[in-house]
Amino acid sequence: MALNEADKEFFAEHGYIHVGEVLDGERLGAVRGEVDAIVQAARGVDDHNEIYDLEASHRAENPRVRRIKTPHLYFPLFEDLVRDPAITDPVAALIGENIRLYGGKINIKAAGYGAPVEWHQDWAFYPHTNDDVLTIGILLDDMDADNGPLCVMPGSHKGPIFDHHADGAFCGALDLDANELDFSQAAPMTGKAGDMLIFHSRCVHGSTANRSNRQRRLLIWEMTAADAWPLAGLRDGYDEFQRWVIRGTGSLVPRMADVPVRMPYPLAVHGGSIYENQRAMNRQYFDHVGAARD
Ligand SMILES: O=C(O)CCC(=O)C(=O)O
Repeated sequence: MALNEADKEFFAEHGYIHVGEVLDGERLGAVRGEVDAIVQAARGVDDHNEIYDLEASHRAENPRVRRIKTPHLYFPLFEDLVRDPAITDPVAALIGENIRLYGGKINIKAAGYGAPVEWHQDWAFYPHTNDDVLTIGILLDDMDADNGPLCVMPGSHKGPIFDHHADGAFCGALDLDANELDFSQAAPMTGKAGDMLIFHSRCVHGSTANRSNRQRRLLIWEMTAADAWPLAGLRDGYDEFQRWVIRGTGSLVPRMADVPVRMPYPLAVHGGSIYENQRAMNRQYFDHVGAARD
């Protein structure tokens, strides 16, 4: 679905936009089927690895997957999907025709215990030379007020980059004592399975644990304008960087913009995923009782 001028103005003002039904029933079914198969394949897996981030209560005989990491690298269905114009057209309307995929994941909030994600800004993890950097979420289940919806602080993309450090190291979560944000103003990104949400990487966002009896799976892609270069360097070398230009062309001329930056160093004490990074934060906002790390 193309975005119109009113959509773009809404995004510029609030930092997020909801795009209805980018996956029809058949495609949604195929994606869900693939996710189910990947989760089942975690049977026999003992610890986090390059594909799985696991709930602390995971057991090899009773798989509990918290995140599937970079699915586009391992499963062709996701590589094809991320290049599909149904996904990239709305993104192009916001950041232009040349788009690079920076990263991706599937966050799985299982019914009853799916882990919360503490407030943070994605930009704090991967600042670039300009901030045409977006997070795209495809809802794989209906996301409502009760199953741990992702919540975004409207307009926060126009504000500062907050401190995401604890005890001198990056921890991937806002220091609650170093800002005066009123999180009661956060907007829940509720919607139907197959819908897509887009938010600016500078938007503060987070989500509660899932205490409902319905799982909440969110396929997330991080996309940048192709002339945005990561300030911390090319993680996997130039060829890989270039391979993930998913629309249009790359550029050897980084576009520089006057944007607030705070580098994610020293590295997080607990690496591997945001859930692990955030274990080092000092004061949590969300209720973690019964969730992943307990
Ligand atoms: O899945 C969620 O609710 C939060 C996702 C998120 O912010 C992240 O994984 O960085």
